[in-house]
Amino acid sequence: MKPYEAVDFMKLDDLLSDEEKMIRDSVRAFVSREIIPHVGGWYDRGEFPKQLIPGLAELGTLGATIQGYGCAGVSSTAYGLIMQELERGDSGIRSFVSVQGALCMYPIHAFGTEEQKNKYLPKMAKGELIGCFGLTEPDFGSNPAGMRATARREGGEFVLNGSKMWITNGGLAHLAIVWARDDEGKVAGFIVERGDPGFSTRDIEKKFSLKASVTSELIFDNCRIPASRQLNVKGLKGPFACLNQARYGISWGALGASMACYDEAVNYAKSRVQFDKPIASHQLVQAKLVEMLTDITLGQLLALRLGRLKDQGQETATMISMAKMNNVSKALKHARATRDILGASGITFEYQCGRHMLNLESVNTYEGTEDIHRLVLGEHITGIPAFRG
Ligand code: TGC
Ligand code: FAD
Repeated sequence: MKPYEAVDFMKLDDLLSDEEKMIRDSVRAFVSREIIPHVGGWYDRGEFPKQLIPGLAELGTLGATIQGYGCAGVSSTAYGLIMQELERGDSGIRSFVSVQGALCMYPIHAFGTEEQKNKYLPKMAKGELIGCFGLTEPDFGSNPAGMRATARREGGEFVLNGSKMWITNGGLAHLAIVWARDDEGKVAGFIVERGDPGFSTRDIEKKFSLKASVTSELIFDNCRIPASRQLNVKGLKGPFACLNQARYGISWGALGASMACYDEAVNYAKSRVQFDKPIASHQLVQAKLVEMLTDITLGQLLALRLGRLKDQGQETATMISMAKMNNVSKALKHARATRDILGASGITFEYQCGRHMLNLESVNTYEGTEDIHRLVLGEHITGIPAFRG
């Protein structure tokens, strides 16, 4: 197979610092060496490759933008490039890193006490403790404001009841960031540890998407935790602040999947002969490749600009919504187009596009569906929130 060539039509490399390029290239090499040769098998068997965790930690990918506590403290753009490279390998591996960093380490860093930060963050950066993030419930996905999970205060403890659904890393996790209603009915955040009485997890098997990732239900049945495990934030802005971090990373991650598919589509189209010439010489096939290249280039420009704004603290949630919505829905389209260009070969594990296509169906749904982000942007334009009718 030809070595991977990352497409950079608008010379974005010129806009990256040497450090950002070095970080990207070391993650790229890790993905080529440790992930690409094996990921088809993990996916086929429905297996998350836990053996990758020490290597991912060594590369500084866990909680990468956090300063101190054993974290790498890299720029938002470098973090985005890490996500891009990991998702070139598989969305499930990028999901693992996103959840650990953006959805678990970030809230501990942003809303935790010094004691909580010192207890969890250094071990999470080393991959010795794994986290998950419980916001979605069986009856409340796009609308987490309806959540029913409760956290009742009893003396020096909180008693949690309810369940969280579709939770990435749930069955692997040593700790869960859980969002539940307190005695005043306000959404509050808690750190629940595996082994806390009344806390259990159940893995969701038989998925056709994100098969190299663990997805679970979290169950709280009079689960008792010390009051000191509460996070210092109230209201939905707590979990939504975490989602901003993760959605930003996903907007870069999706580019990695797109770039992998584009590379595969171009190589295949140039070598596959039908009607006595390579299929790349047919105009209809060229049109598909041109659309992919154009979308990828626009997505790269969007992600890079957003990364630079984020480093200056000037990004907004609506900008992040646009990047997540656009880059993921385009990546899904590119994976489907590549699958089409590869004909029957596109349905086998010998090629990546089928796996990316099935993974991206989930990525388009989680962290706010494509249409929820469309409505976020619709509200931004018109001032009218259309979610509730
Ligand atoms: P709304 O009334 O608009 O806002 C409630 C409060 O939150 C604030 N807020 C935000 N703050 C920070 N960032 C954002 N993006 C924010 N959006 C809203 C807002 O200012 C307000 O604050 P305050 O102080 O006034 O109380 O909330 P709403 O209930 O109307 O919700 C609107 C909507 C639909 C956009 C929201 O519910 C939404 O985003 N829904 C999608 C749910 C979602 O994305 N779930 C993701 C679950 S986690 C996951 O999928 C992980 S996958 C991980 C992986 O494997 O990679
Ligand atoms: P629903 O909210 O029921 O939406 C179904 C359809 O209705 C969608 O097309 C949606 O766009 C549409 N819809 C809903 N409301 C509107 C509206 N107002 N207007 C127009 N259309 C609307 N959650 C976590 O908390 N933590 C995790 O780690 C996590 N990991 C996940 C991993 C995977 C593999 C998956 C698939 C999901 C994960 N999720 C996680 C859950 C994810 O965030 C939700 O699936 C997502 O928010 C959508 O919720 P839902 O599936 O209940 O769909």
